Amino acid sequence: RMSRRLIECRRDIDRLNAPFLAIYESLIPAEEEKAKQKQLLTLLEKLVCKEWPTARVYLYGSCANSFGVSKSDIDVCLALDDQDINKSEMLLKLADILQSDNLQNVQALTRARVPIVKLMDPVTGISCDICINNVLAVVNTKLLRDYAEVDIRLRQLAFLVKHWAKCRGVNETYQGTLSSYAYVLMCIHFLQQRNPPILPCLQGMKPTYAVTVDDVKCAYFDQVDKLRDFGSRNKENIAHLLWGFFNYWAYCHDYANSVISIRTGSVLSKQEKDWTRRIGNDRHLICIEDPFETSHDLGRVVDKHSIRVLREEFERAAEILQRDPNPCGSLFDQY
Ligand code: 3AT
Ligand code: MG
Repeated sequence: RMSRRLIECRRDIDRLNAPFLAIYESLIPAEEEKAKQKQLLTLLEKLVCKEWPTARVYLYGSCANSFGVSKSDIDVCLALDDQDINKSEMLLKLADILQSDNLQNVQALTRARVPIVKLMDPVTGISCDICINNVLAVVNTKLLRDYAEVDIRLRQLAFLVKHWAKCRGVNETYQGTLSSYAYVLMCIHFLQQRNPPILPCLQGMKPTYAVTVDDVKCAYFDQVDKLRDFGSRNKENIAHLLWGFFNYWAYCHDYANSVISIRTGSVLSKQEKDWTRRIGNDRHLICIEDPFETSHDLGRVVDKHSIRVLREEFERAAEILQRDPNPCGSLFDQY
């Protein structure tokens, strides 16, 4: 493999900026869609509070972290103070309630890693997953949203990367490729590493926000309106950054030894994380540290086969951005 080789960016890369920006714009959900999501959330709040008056309902995931493209499902978390609830029983009860209110395709998946109820609202046409007490996901949603406020290029890059991953079939955790959440962390890491940096390391700054969830301390600087100029010394545009992103994951990342960590704003070694060998199903073939659950590697779903698929896709994308006369088309070809 040609690792760590220095590659010069194509001369006409800036010409690609407008077309990539146009694709980004086309992926942004319309206000009308946001309003429908709100409407569904309000309905769910009403139904839940009738049965569990002290419950709170939160949006998390891409509908709340600002990385949601149009027509996404929404992710809802039901938070209850009572720690001793039986989640399965509660999800089954919830499924009953939703079914009686004419919501469609209601299914309780009580044995999934994160147990959920799935449903489709026929009024708004929106699908939704509801989980219980997954508060860390609500907090990591806020972290991602706060990063997106610092520099618009994060949202642009992440939209294009997520779109690429969906088109190329590498956004399927059950097939050993990466989650949308993992791709956004990869984008944040990449923008933290630019020179000059485009994003700061919020968890490395004086905390202005702190919560403890499931014994995990989550603290970081969240007054992002004070950081609006942070990346302004870096003038790279989105075409350049997209090329750089794929180039990084195709040729520059050290898969054998490195762990990316947005928590520290740096690259850690697998050695220091003790992620050097396979334990159970965790193979650590591409290592992405969760910003809060630091023992959690978002790359753990990746296996011997899917790591090859992923790396070939990174190389394909890098080559297209390097040479293809019409990269905006080929990059997003359905696989
Ligand atoms: P899509 O637009 O739906 O593809 P998303 O950001 O909503 O992107 P997911 O639906 O995969 O991503 O996940 C929903 C949220 O759940 C995102 C993140 O807050 C949380 N989450 C997902 N996977 C993990 C994980 N492995 N560890 C911790 N939190 C996770
Ligand atoms: Mg989602």
